[in-house]
Amino acid sequence: MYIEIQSLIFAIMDTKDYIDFNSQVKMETGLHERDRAGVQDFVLLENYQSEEAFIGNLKKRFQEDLIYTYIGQVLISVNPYKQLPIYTDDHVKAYRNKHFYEMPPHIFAVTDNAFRSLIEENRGQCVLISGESGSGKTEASKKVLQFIAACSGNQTTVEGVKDKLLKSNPVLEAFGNAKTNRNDNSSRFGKYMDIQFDFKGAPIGGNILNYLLEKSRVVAQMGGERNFHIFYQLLAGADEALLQELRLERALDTYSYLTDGLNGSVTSINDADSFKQVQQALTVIDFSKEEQREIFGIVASILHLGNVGFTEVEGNAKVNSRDLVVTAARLLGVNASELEAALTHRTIDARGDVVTSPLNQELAIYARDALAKAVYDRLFSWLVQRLNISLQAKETRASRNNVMGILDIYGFEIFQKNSFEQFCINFCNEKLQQLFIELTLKSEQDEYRREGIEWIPVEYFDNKVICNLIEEKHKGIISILDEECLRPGEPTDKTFLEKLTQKLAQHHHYVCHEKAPAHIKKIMLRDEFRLVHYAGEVTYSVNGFLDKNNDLLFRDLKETLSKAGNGIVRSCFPEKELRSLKRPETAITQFRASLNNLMDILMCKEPSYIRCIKPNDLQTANVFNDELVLHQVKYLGLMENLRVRRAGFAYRRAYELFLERYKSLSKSTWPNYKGPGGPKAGVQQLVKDLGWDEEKYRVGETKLFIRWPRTLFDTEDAYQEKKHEIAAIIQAHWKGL
Ligand code: AOV
Ligand code: MG
Repeated sequence: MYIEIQSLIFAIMDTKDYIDFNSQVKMETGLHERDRAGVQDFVLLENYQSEEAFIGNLKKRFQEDLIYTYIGQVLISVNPYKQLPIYTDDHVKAYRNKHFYEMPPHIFAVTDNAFRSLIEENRGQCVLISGESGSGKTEASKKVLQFIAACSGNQTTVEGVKDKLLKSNPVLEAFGNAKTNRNDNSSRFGKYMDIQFDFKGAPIGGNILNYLLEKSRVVAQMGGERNFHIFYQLLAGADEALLQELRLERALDTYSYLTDGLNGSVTSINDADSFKQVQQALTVIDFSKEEQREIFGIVASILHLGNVGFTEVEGNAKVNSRDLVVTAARLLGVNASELEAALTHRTIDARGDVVTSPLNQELAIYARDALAKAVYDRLFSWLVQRLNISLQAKETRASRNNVMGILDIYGFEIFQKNSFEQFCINFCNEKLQQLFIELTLKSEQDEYRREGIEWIPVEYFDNKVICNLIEEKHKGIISILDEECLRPGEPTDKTFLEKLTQKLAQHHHYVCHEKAPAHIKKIMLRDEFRLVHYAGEVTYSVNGFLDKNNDLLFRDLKETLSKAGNGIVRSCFPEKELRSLKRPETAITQFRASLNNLMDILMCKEPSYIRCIKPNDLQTANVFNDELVLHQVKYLGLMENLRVRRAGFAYRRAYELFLERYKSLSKSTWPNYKGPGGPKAGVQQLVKDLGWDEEKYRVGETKLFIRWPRTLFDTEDAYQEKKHEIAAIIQAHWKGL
């Protein structure tokens, strides 16, 4: 009896919290919102095969500011483009330690669920956030981090780690995000962040992996776009003393690297404020004053370099603004004459035969831009490494499984002009979609097979065929590109395109100009090829593919930088790189390797999915464009996802977990099931006592499969009622004592 009372008291404590807050949340967000604004889990949608019904439900909810909806465990999130009061500390509390289906859909519920699996079952987790550019991935990743920081431990040591984790975002966004025509704060790099926990669930460290920064943006932007935020932040936010030290003017049009695209500020962004935040964040993350000085020195040096012009005398380039070279050299800590010479000459070391020759104007500009891009790109990677040093767990209390990963990459994008960068970004999204298929559609069907549940397979589009088109060894686009880059002779973008067409013209997902249908041919140029991606067709211009893939920085510049007085620059261009005789891997090959490595990391974790949807192309609140949303719903495979979920069993619970939670609902299982056959038999007995219709469930090898969520909701309601009843009995019991 004593043990029973004890466990009942625990039950009440947790119930009380739940009831108090839950009634409040119910009022705010409406637990029974089903009637007010659509269904909160698509599994409950009556007409679940219909795309209109699907969109209708999303739209109805969107209009009520209910941006989250489930398909089983997968969270769909529609970008509201306005601040909603749904991320408060009260919401964090409300979602903490709740069973997934007890509360309205929320990103906090998904995070809590993953967090609890991590702590209770010791299973490594990852939260995979996908969706096209501007759909809300980065914001979602920040909410995940917010929830984890708010609900885990509060000892001083942990506070420090949490602060650093949170503060890493403004730094990475300043250097890695930019305004594009799709998103004012678009991620121009991929990010995978691991958070490490101790056995009690307190965060003790973190590690960030970064993927291919779109560095071409440093030297040129499309109309309406900007360079990376940090340039504007520095000019708007630095105090006079810092500007003076860096020899900078506030006016943006002083700098040619900032005048290509949108020359100015963006209403949704306050650059000066952001700069203060970045400075403060750098301090919290333990960047020394000297390091900060060096970082901003590098950023400023790039602006000065961009203004260095050249004239040509008898085919030889000459710097026409030596004072700018002197300023840039001072900020980088290199010898000005040496830098000047390196910008206008090229030394080739052919097996000991060292020959230096002058560059013409065009090549000097190329060298200057390559320098600016390389310096910025390596500064970014250095920042990530430096953050990682700060985030490193001090102790080794974390077990290998106690990590939760958050993946936030650049979303699928189609611009008017698409180049090598979009090719890489969209390839990355193909890989992620492939992972979704593997882990959700395929694994779901595999589970039925494994558990011995009868099942009619659901058809879905497998984008593996596109992944192969891009990355297959010897045959794919990447191989053809690399082959062309390494080929002796005079390979050009044009010869690359010819090879592509020669080898791939028959492929269903490759469209060349010659064979394009008339309406496509009209809009395609001769230097373009078109890929039928899972998320839409994209026309790529081959211009620059070879250069960007070769990613060449002349030796003279590398050598100059390897001796830099600016410590960050020096460490970014190590001398040993100069001595290496191996040809560096091409940009796309490095990217493919890092993506495949990422897939391996993700495959061995338990995934939680957040699928982000962009409601309109205007970046504005309260506008829901049905057609745009339908397109995303289709290519994200959400209809198939729902069909798989519906055709089968909406919910499943391991026998142990199910029995533990609901054992109080039957005399045969309360306080413990003592019959033969263990938890499986216990659960079978329990559902029989509950009067479940046989159609409603199936008995698998290790889990109970429940066809309709309603069945589970009813059982959950009965359980809640039972808890109240028991609570009343205990209260009476204590009073009587
Ligand atoms: P993305 O990460 O998916 O695009 P973001 O997360 O940057 O997209 O979202 C774009 C903008 O939408 C943000 O700057 C916010 O203004 C708004 N937004 C997104 N989610 C929310 C939310 N939950 N509440 C309020 N506003 C939101 V890209 O990085 O371009 O693929 O490469
Ligand atoms: Mg983003």
